[in-house]
Amino acid sequence: MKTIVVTGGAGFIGTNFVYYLLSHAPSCHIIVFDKLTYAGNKFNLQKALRRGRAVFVKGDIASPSQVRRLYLRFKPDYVFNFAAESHVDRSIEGPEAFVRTNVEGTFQLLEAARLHWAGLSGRTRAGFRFLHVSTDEVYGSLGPHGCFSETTPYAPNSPYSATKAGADHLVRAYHETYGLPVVMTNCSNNYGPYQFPEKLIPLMILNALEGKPLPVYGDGKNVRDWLYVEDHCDALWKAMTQGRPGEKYNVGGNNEKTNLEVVGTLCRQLQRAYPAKDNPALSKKGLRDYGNLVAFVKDRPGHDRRYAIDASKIRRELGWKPRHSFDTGIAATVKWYLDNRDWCRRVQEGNYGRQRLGLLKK
Ligand code: NAD
Ligand code: TDX
Repeated sequence: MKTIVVTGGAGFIGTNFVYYLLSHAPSCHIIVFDKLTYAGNKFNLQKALRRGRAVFVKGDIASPSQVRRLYLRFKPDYVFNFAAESHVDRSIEGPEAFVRTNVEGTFQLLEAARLHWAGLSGRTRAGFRFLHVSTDEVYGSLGPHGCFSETTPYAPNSPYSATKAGADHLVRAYHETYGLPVVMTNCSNNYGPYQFPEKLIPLMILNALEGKPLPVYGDGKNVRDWLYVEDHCDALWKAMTQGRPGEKYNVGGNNEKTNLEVVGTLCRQLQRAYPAKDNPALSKKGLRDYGNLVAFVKDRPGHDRRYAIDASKIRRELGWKPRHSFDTGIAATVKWYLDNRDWCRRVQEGNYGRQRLGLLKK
């Protein structure tokens, strides 16, 4: 029975990953370690915690004493590092928290992992792994052609991606210098249940339902490669259990869409599930289509134009492939947000009002 630490397990991907583990690795012992920032919610994990299937520890990955205690107390076989400040717009407004959590936090986790691993022996030592969850944004921005591969040079453009890149370099160095058995994944944009409504897809769904403008940055032609979160979880589990220590794997859905295409798809799905004419928030304004809410707004500073992932390495070496198409994934996501309006209210309450973030103040 493996003991698995999931840092950042109360956030979007971490929560989905905990539920993935419950169904795909039912005998493991799960420890969620999370600071519970605005983006993390313990109640996401209620079903797992109530059934005694996971233990929750509130803590900060950037605190050396808390991280050390975590390893001493639970003696993990696997560590998945999801914990991060993850929103590009917030990194423009306040980069410091990003440096602290993403760079210093990853460093503290690696340092404690090194001490923990040094004290192990035999099969436990051979089986220990540290998986760092990273992003395609470390590679910078693409022109109209080509994809990011694992050997693409790093060229981060936002404080968020720069701090993720810094963390990735530390992870690599801990393998090269100390031999720590690390695996790294760089994934494209995720979407699905439990995503905090500051990110494009949930923000657009909730604004549309409330008859608010759908703020499209710049010309709306920036391209992202969208992956349903469960497919990312599957890639992470494969990378941890079958990946080679010291290797990195790119993960992506082969689903390139402009932001305008994404917003258009969401509006059509909403129209089917809850026609605008039946939604008082729109009908009282005389609007019969969610698409009427689209509003072009000032661009994000340093806005990366295009991301696209070449995921052939993880497909070839680990036999991973996404199971959800964009259409089925988006339909499931829209349904989840329609069915979970209470969750949406609860995570935003007193915390966030879907205001524009990340514009430079003169
Ligand atoms: P999220 O913002 O939804 O969740 C982050 C979680 O980390 C929250 O629960 C938060 O409370 C916790 N956290 C933040 N600072 C912490 C700290 N100092 N100590 C402990 N916990 C802390 O993020 P997400 O979208 O779930 O992303 C998870 C990881 O995946 C991140 O590392 C992110 O860079 C990476 N990633 C995300 C995407 C995406 O599209 N969302 C794509 C590729 C990679
Ligand atoms: O209101 C909006 N309007 C808009 O046009 C928002 C919030 C976003 N956008 C655009 C900006 C991007 O081109 O939509 C695109 C997606 O934006 P985000 O949801 O903020 O995601 P992105 O910046 O692409 O980063 C995401 O994917 C990679 C995650 O937030 C990162 O954590 C992950 O590493």
